[in-house]
Amino acid sequence: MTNSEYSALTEDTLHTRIGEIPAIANHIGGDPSNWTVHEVGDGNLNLVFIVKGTNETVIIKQALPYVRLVGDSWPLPLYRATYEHHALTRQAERDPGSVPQILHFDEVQAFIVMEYLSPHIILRNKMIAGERVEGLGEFLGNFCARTAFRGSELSMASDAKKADVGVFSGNVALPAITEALVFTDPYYAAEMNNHNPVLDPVVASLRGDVDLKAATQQMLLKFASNTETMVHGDLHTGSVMSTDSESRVIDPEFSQYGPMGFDVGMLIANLLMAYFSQPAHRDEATLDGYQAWLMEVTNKVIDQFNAEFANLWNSERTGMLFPAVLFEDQGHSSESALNAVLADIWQDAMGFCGIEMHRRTLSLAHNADFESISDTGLRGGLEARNLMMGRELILNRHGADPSDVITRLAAHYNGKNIL
Ligand code: SR1
Ligand code: MG
Repeated sequence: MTNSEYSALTEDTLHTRIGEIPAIANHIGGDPSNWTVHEVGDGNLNLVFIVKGTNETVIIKQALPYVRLVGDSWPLPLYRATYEHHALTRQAERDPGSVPQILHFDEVQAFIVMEYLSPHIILRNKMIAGERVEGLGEFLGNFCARTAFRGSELSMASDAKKADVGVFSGNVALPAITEALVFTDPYYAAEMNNHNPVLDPVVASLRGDVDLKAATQQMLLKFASNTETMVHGDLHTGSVMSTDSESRVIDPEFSQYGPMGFDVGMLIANLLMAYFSQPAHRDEATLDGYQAWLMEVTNKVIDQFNAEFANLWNSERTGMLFPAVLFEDQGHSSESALNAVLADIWQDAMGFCGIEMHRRTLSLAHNADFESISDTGLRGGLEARNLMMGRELILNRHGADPSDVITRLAAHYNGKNIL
């Protein structure tokens, strides 16, 4: 299979084709023709199969040569699977146990065979259903801090880090999607955009806000040029799978070297969109309690990020940045330097957070937190809160304490009728 020309797997052909890979066929177990195969991909880009044999169930994720959400009019390179594979490998080293185990990778066929996570479900769906996940904020804060720190020159040797930046510089097409759909399209009437028409006045005010557009382009400059660490690149609540007490991060095909605040900012935006959408998903008896839990998780992500980053700063600062030779070896504390680095990370994260809140309402790829609300009037009111808070985060990102700002703004906009 490795040397043959790419062709997309189907529920009918998968048995034969995967059955030809002895290690995987043995792992799954039984006669391949008896495997149960279901294509379950509900994301925007790829095929995802659940394959069940007599021994094991596995996931096979295969890239399609086009954007699934749009169709073959929008071609997309298969090489993204290679970068997803690279990223999963690095994330498994940088935060062991945080991502699914890889069982096999086929570069030509652009598929990865990986561990089937069960009974995990997509975190976004859990939040729409009002389910809680124990330890979620701690897990996500650790993941963001460990991957940020251990993929940077705070930790890595410079030659290895720069070589890895070179490796990931080939992942051009997916970051280009982010550069357009996330950072640019929300702020003008781009062709593929769509938004809830009741938002028209709010959208017009955002698109007429020159300071806001300048700020979002400053953030794009950082995203495109700053190679601080390897980022997941698309860390939203659809890229996390959870049980009631265990979580994993999936889908890093958008990975690149980028700013340390990118993933945590995008993630917090998605927690905030879960928060703002709740009045449409919960009854009066459970709404306040569930929104309070979402805010607790958000604050835990921030606290845990800071705690774990500080822990790694003090125990694993082996790279060329802020070396002990300048600080501890001279009897000088590096604490104020750490605090300055964290302040920069959070300033960036707040900007990225606000932009993600905008793009999920104004650009091409919306999220189910809002899209599943059929009453467009109700939905619009909630989306407007999300949009206005996003604006404040972008414009007031300098020098802000992230927990204070997020807690205060979320409570403020959650009670506000904007339309
Ligand atoms: C055309 S791809 C649209 C979105 O789907 C992915 O999950 C990313 O979030 C991307 O921006
Ligand atoms: Mg994805």
